[in-house]
Amino acid sequence: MKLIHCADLHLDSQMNTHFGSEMSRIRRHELLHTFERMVDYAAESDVSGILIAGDMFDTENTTELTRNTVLSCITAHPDILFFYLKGNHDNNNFITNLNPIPENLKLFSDEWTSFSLGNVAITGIELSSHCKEDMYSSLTLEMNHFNIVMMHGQISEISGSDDGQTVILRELRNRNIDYLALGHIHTYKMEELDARGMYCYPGCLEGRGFDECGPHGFVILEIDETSHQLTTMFVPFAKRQLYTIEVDVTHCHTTQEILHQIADALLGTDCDGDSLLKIVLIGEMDVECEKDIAYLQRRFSAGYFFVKVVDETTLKIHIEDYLLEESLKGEFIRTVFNDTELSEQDKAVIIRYGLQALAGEEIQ
Ligand SMILES: [Mn+2]
Repeated sequence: MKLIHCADLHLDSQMNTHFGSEMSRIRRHELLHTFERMVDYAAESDVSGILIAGDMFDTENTTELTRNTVLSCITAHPDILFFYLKGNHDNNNFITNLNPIPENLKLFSDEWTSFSLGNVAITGIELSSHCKEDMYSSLTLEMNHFNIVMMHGQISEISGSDDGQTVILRELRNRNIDYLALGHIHTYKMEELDARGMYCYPGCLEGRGFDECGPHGFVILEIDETSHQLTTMFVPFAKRQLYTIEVDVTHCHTTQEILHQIADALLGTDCDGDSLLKIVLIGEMDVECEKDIAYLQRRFSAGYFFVKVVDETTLKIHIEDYLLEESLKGEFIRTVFNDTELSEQDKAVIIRYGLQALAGEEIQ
């Protein structure tokens, strides 16, 4: 039997921190389409069920487009069971609008709920501050079943804060769990739970911001129903991947030199025209260097879906170069440099702006 384990789709996520309104709208549509593609993949690969381990939706303001699309994916595939366990971002908005609830949509609550597919049992609980104190002790799983447990929260060895978002691993060991299907952490992670089982976060289906770089997708489980042998595989499935690339430009003096340095750094990555890039310039640059971040951004934007260049370099003043310079520039630099109240970086920034102004350049 094949199952898909996904989580943290965060459909209708705003994503406008970096991208601007049009770009974030495109990404919202892509997130939704990736869900559709995953369901098509499931149908083509003879998958019996899709485990959605929470945070299918990002906010309570789900759009009609998203609700209708998800519903249509479910009703168009009556042979696939959809196990939808709500996460901390979900609410009842999607479910309460369903009339009737499709038969192949299986829901959970804040008490343990179990579904059987032959001798595979899928058991889940939605964490909240309403969960009873005995929730772990009340979990009973048949030893001779293949047991999948679904939960959405942050794993911890011991009891976490009482926010109803903690999955306490210690309480779940030696409880006959074969596969603990988790959601909440947005990066793929598969680890041993105990001698019998594994626990897994599939991560989100698509990276949304630059804190979600790297490959994203879902996990496919293949369970041999006789031997209970489990094979899992992470399937990278995102339409686009996000990259944060640090480029040390310490010895660069011009925009052209920085540009070449960035181009060299990009050669060492696998990003392509579909990628979203955050290029972070680091290192120490001379206070008089010529660098135009907007130019760099424009140049690299041509080759990728989205590029943001972030300048995190620090400026270095070589004061010995100016000690004897008898000019307005020399006088200005010495005055700022000798100010005891300014930090070194503030001095460098003031000097850089001052030099640009003196040279009649546009101040950046
Ligand atoms: Mn979550």
